[in-house]
Amino acid sequence: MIATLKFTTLLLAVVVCRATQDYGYKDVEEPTLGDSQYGSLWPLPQKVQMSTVAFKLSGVSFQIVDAKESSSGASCSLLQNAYRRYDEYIFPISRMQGQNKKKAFASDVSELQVWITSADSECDNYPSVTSDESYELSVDSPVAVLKAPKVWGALRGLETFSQLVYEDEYGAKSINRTEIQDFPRFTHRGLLLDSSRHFLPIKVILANLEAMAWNKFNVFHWHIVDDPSFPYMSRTFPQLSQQGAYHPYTHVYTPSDVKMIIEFARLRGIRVVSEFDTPGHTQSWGKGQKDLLTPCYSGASPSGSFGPVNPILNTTYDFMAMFFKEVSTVFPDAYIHLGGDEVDFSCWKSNPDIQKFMAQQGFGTDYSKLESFYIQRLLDIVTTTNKGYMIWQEVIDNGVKLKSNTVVHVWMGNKFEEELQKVTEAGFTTILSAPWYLDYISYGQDWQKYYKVEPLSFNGTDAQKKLVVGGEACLWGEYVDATNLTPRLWPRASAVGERLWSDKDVKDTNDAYSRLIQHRCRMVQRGIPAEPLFTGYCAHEYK
Ligand code: CP6
Repeated sequence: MIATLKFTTLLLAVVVCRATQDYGYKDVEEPTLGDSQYGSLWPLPQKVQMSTVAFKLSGVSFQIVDAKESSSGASCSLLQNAYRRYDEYIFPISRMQGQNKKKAFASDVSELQVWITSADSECDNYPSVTSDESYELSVDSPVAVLKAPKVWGALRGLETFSQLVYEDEYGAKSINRTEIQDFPRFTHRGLLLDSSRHFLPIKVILANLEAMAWNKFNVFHWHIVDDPSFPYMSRTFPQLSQQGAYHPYTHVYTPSDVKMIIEFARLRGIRVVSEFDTPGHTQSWGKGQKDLLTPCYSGASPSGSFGPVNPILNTTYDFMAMFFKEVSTVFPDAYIHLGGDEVDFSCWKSNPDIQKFMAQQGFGTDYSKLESFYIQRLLDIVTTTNKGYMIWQEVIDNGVKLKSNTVVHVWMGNKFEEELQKVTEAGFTTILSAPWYLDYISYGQDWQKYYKVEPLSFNGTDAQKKLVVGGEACLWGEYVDATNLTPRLWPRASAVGERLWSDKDVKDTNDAYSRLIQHRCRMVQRGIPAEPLFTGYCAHEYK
């Protein structure tokens, strides 16, 4: 198959890639490469009207400015910061500092005016579950206008605007007359990174937050600690990272590191939801907190190894109360992810004190009742911090009573549809991860598999479908560290990004392929080593 790319001048996007002959192994069908009428837009906005009329964007005169009518001005550092960022993306070859802007030609787009229409721009807020990310973009000469009720929509619209800019055959920046109305299909569009299996340096996390914003993701699910290491530096319990991190100084996130990550994310409209997973996945907690974990027995005596958090001691709950009180102040998001997945009962079973407690409580030999007992108490503790919580799906399977605003995270099973049906039938808000485990890799174009997932394809009422608020791509860290995280994630996560942002009818894989190869080249050009989808090259790669 020879796929050729037609060079239509007007729709030529920022970066042009060409696919060549395919001698390849056919695991997943290769899409045919043509030009998308939507250029390199990714994820595709809800409504796009693009004309063939092209304008120039002059590197010396073009600027992004506050519209006169905007409720947000020079004092909104979130927006000013974003203008600078997008100015650099659009004109990557450094523009001379302090130079007066020259007068633009009549056919130019000389300005992008950003107009926040609602009285409260939310400039200094943290993004939240209810943040309005909608925007309208009108590209015309002499000015383009980006209207959004809140700064969150303006951030999304700036990204879209930057994706409309392309180079003509002489390398001049151009943009077509375009009208866009856009808003997300799902409110929760997350990415899970795991900083316990391997420590992830701050700059890797920041780079990926940046890439998330390019893909319109809005939740960083920070699976910060787990069995292998405890890199979170707690003010209340400093020994947790002193003993539990891979290294007590270099492989930890200090309070100021955490602050920086949260602010960097906020400036990009991204929530940071931290996960402190218990009672399982807690081996590293045990190193710095004596008596927190259950001693396992071998016959009549302790074996020296430890199991999940010990659910029968009052000291456990005292610790959790203090720990989550701290966490609730360090992380401003309204939600904390409490984990609750994959609890191994064998250690609990081996321990005579636990056996006695089970009998006293009338739990019989049903250890899921003990797990529920623990989770129930933990949830009551976290509720007193005024946070909502997210939990992995096992928790509801065990009959724990959950607050109505609990978000259930579905991760298990090949048949995620049945799980969604069950969880939403029980009336819970749900997010989906089961089909989006990016740590699984295989030969071929697996992005298509992620792309083709339809989160609302399960049997259920309209009310049930409304409870599915989004999903998360997960990159568990067993085989991932700073050396390979970024290319493993991008552009595969981009497929999930479009599924969660764009309309449900946006599912043409050929069109997606054409836009995604260009989007991927754009990510590479902006400094993220995103892996290729297939054979081909990026126009800028040798420059
Ligand atoms: N770590 C934690 C993991 C996983 C989970 N929780 C996991 C389980 C199975 C697969 C991939 C990841 N590594 N804490 C489950 C949510 Cl296939």
